[in-house]
Amino acid sequence: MFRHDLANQRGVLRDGFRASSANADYIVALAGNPNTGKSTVFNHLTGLNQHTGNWAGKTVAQATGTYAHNGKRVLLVDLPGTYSLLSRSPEEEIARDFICFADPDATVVVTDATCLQRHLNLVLQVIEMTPRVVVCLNLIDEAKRKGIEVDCARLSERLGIPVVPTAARNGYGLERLKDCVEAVATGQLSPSPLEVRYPPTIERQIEAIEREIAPVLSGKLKPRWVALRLLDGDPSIVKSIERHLGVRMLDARKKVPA
Ligand SMILES: Nc1nc2c(ncn2[C@@H]2O[C@H](COP(=O)(O)OP(=O)(O)OP(=O)(O)O)[C@@H](O)[C@H]2O)c(=O)[nH]1
Ligand SMILES: [Mg+2]
Repeated sequence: MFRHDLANQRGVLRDGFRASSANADYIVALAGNPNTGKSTVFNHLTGLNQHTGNWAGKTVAQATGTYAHNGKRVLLVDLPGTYSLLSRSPEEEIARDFICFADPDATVVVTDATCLQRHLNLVLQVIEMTPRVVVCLNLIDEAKRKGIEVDCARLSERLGIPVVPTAARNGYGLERLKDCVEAVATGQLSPSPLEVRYPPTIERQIEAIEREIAPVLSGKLKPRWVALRLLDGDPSIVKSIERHLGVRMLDARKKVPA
C-alpha cells in the first residue's frame, strides 16, 4: 500500500526538486553512469508523457515523466548521468541530493552489463544511502554478443537487492523492471543491501560520528552514510542537510573527531 503520510511529508521536499508527487502514486529515480541507456529506459517507460526543464537553480537539464503500471501512476525522474555521488560536480550533487532528500520510493541504477565492475561503484554508493534500490542490468544483448554472461541471481543475492537484466533498446526486461520497482516502492519487497565494511580504525570513527549526528538527523537520513561523507571531508553534505532538512549541523560538526 502506498504510504500517504510519508508522501505528504515528502511533498514539500519533492516540490523543491520540481518533482511534485501530486499526480503520482510513487516517485522513482533513475540513476546511472553516463551512456548506460538511462534515457532509453526512460523513453521506453514514459513514452510521450514527459516534461523537460532544468533542475531548480541549476543549468543541468531535468527530465521527468510518468507511466501507469498495475493501476498506479509512477513519476520517473531521470537523474543526470554520474560516475559517483561524491558531489564533485553539479550533476553529482543533484543526483545525491535527490536520492537523499526527495526520498524517492525506489531508485533504479542503470548499469552496463558489458563492463559491470566499473558500474558497481555507483550501485554501492546508492545502497549506502537507501535500501530501496533496483539494479537495471542494461545492454544485456551487447554483453551476450561479446560472450559475457552475468549471473543475475548471484549478483542480486550478493548485493541484497533485485537485479533485472534488460535490453532497453528493444524493450526486453522492462516489464519485469516495472514489477520490481513497484514491489520495492510499495514495500512489498524490502531489500537488505550489502553493507560495505571498512577497516576497524575507520569503523570506530564512523561509530563515534554516528552517535553525535544521529539525534540531529532524527531518522531522516542514515547516520552511517552521513558519517562516511563527513569522513570524506565533504562540506557540501552539511549545507545540503541544513537546506533540505532544516536542521542545524553546526554543533554536530564541531564534535566530529579530527
Ligand atoms: N545494444 C543496446 N544498445 C542500447 C541499449 N540501451 C541503450 N542503448 C544505446 O546506447 C546508447 C546510449 O543510450 P542513452 O539512453 O542515450 O544513454 P544515457 O545513459 O541516457 O546516456 P547519457 O544521458 O549521455 O548519460 C544509445 O545509442 C542507445 O540506443 C541496450 O539495451 N542495448
Ligand atoms: Mg540520457
